[in-house]
Amino acid sequence: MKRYFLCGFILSVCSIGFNYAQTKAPTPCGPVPTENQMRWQEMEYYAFVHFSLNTYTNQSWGFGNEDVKLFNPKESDCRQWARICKEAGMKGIIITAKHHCGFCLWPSKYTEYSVKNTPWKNGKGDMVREMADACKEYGLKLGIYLSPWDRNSKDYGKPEYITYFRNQLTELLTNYGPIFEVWFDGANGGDGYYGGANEVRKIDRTTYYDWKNTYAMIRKLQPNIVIWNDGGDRGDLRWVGTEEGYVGETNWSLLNATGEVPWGMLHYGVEDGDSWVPAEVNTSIRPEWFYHPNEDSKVKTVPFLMETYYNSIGHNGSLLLNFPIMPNGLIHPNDEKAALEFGKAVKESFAVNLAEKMKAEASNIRGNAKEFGAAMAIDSNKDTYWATDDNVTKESLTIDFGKPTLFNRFMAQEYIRLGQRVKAFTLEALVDGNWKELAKATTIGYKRILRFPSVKAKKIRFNITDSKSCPVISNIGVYNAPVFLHAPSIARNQSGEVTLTTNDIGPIFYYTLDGSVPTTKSSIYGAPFSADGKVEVKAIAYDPASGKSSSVGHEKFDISKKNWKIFGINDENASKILDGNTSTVWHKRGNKIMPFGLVIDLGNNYNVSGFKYLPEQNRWSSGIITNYQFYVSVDNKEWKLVSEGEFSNIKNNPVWQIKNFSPVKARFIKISALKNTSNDDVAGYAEVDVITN
Ligand code: FUL
Repeated sequence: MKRYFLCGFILSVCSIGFNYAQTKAPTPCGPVPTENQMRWQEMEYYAFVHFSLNTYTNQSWGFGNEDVKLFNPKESDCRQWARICKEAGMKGIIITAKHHCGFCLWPSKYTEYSVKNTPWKNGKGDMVREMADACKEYGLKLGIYLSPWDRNSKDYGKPEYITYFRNQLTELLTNYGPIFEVWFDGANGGDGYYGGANEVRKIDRTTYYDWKNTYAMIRKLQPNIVIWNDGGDRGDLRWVGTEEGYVGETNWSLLNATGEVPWGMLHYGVEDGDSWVPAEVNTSIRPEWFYHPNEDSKVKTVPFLMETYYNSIGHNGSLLLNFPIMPNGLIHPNDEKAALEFGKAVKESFAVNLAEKMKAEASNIRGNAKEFGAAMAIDSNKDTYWATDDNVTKESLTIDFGKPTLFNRFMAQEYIRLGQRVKAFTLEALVDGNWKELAKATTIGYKRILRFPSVKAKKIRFNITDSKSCPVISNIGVYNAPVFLHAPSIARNQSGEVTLTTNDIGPIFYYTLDGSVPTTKSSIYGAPFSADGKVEVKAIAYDPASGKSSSVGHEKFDISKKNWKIFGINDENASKILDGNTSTVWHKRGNKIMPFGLVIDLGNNYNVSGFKYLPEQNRWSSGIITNYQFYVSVDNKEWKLVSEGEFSNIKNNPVWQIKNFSPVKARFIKISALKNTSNDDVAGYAEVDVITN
């Protein structure tokens, strides 16, 4: 009797053990995020603010010799920045404590090149302190941008600079409370003021900063921080290879700890990478990072920003959106308006999760256990998940809405604490009794959002078709998001014909030529129309079905290009420089063409006060000019140099480069390309234009 009892006891212990094995949580698959990375990932959306001496010199990168006395933001108010970020739905702010010019927004005791020698608050101000206080007040986290490259420091390039750099980091990481992220830009070494040396200093970005020890110091001072570094050593987060606001549709949060990281790895991650290094998508709300008054009408619109949202947060990345601060120390009202409208649009788009608490069924459930059931994926709880048995890498989950339901967005999240697993999935809808494929995609990661035309269906089926290991899905969302119309794009060709276009299907365009805001009573656009010479075109797109209009598209055109001629070049493709089409390009290639002078005959004398250059827009572009000279002439014989310098951040941000100078009479202009981003002899031009008085 006793013996039987013992056997029964052993048997039941074994079977409890057996069941337990069946329903145990899946073991992690590959690298997993740290707690700091998890906390960061859940922030999703936060801000950059760019503010420095560049704000007062209209530059992208300061040289390091700009006068500190220029810095005087009379109305500066970090609380305005924080309020806007908070209302826009952001979770933190990263401030450019020091940009490449070396000017410090805090009174660093290691340099004179800081706010302490400016007229702002009689040298008693500390912008980092004000930012930290404002973040605290608004419940936002604070991050620090400290440029490793310092074009002011006399020691840059020497070992002493590393001590200086670490001293500054220590000031920033010890005096301003908790810092969630530190940002080390990849621009490193080149020409600069360097304490008056005015020379070129090159460093090896993989060794110079001794990142290993710098990181150890950072983690000791701020144990909860994440490190972003594009400067030679893997940090906790990675750049995505572009500043245009998107990361690959396939996006693994993995990289390898060592070895080169080419563009493809930045952009798509590495499927079998040995380290968890997720993607942060950094982009500006305007074309440039610092404030330039001529961009007041170039602030990104809601449809554009929504596109950025889907291509960053919707692609398993975070979104770091920049606000340039104006010389008075405030965010421009246009940027505020765009950010708040964008925040509202995101809220509206994901307000109602149509899948939440609906009936869900999965064809495989781990150990048939309730705790891993399909319902766990639609409970909006980030700590629960649907998981399958270990050997299953293909699986479906079906959601029944109970009645035909209209939707156009699908969101999925993996429980990434157990690694990133899904390699491919499809989405189907049950429409009139038939399953119809809506979309096909690859990775999921922390968050993946798919867009498709609105569909009315009773059920939706999420099929995981390939996975590294058993899928572990934390959340699923189905939404019916409103559609936001893009403002029309406005282009003018060389003969003065204006064309309006959009990617949206079916809207009507209304436009004005007198600077007024178009309404549905303005001229209707039917076909390209003629509007030569100086003219301001404003246009809206209007959707008659919903009665919704886009924001206003706006272009200001200068003098007519009808009589412009490219001089001395026997290649008809060269006319692409003047065709008003930003996606066409002309290249001058060949031995020793640097410096190459592109001469354009404007056909008449004008008072020229600036010029504009747009490099090739294609990602694999070549001939992006970084250093130029600009000459004018009235007779194509005697030339006067009126502007020279660099197109500072053109490689990462290939937008229109605008240079102004004192008005000068000219019929001929010449751009000399002195250097390009790839140090070869190709000069590429998508467009060239002039600014006249
Ligand atoms: C770039 C810098 O060179 C820009 O000036 C800007 O700070 C941006 C965020 O990173 O690469």
